[in-house]
Amino acid sequence: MLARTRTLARTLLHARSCCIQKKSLTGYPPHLVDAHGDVPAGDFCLIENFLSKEEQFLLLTAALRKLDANETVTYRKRRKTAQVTHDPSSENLLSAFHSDEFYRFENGHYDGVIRHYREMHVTAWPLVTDIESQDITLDGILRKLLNFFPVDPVQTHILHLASEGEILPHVDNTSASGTYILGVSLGATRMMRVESVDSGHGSFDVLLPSGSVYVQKDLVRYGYRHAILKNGTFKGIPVAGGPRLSVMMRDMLSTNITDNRSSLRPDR
Ligand SMILES: O=C(O)CCC(=O)C(=O)O
Repeated sequence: MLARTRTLARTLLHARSCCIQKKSLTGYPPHLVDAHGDVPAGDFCLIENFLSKEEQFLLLTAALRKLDANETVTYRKRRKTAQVTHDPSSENLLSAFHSDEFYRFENGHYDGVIRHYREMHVTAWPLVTDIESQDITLDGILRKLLNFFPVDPVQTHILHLASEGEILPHVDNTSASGTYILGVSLGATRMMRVESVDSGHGSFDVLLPSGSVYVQKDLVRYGYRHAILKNGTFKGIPVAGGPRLSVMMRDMLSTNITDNRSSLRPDR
């Protein structure tokens, strides 16, 4: 994706602190992190179950519709013939995805970092009124995420990994976005490996269940590479692949860009 490079910027920006100022949230559930060295807990946080099952389904559906609308007629027709029948309150979000052959995944990213994926920037979300309820709306979910995000304005990006898709270790492009990277995980639980660029601080593995949200900033954003593994072993337990979609939010480099909150609302 555009905000990605292996180049390390050594400049650490003095931005407002991650989850502490806005929500008094910090740290991570220990059962979801396996440390092989230091975990800079002040610059990394993970919230499990940030979104309810119903919210996850709504956000995932909106993101898939956005990506689907960009695909060829052939793929759109193919999907129409095989509607998914997902129960939004079910424990598992995987049945909300079609199987891989119904999507046109790219094999490799231009910078070689991502394999088997679809992605796009989002400035306006598609309508999902057919699956919204009085209590759960896309606007509400986006507001919840934006309220959690430490600074404005925010650029949003969606990334759909195929079952075998993966993201290789990288530091996000330091000239494409600011200090904060927020990731919402939807679908299969995948493992994220976060490793110190100069190997001085080791690495830590993070399990990312559907509905969780992580934020990396400062030392972790600039001094660690992150990767989403195809599969792996977390605390001795195998973690298989599976379809996953992430909604990524990043702050802009420049502070004089107009607040884009309104553009995050669905098209009307
Ligand atoms: O999907 C994620 O959680 C990470 C995405 C990522 O590494 C990227 O977009 O550069």
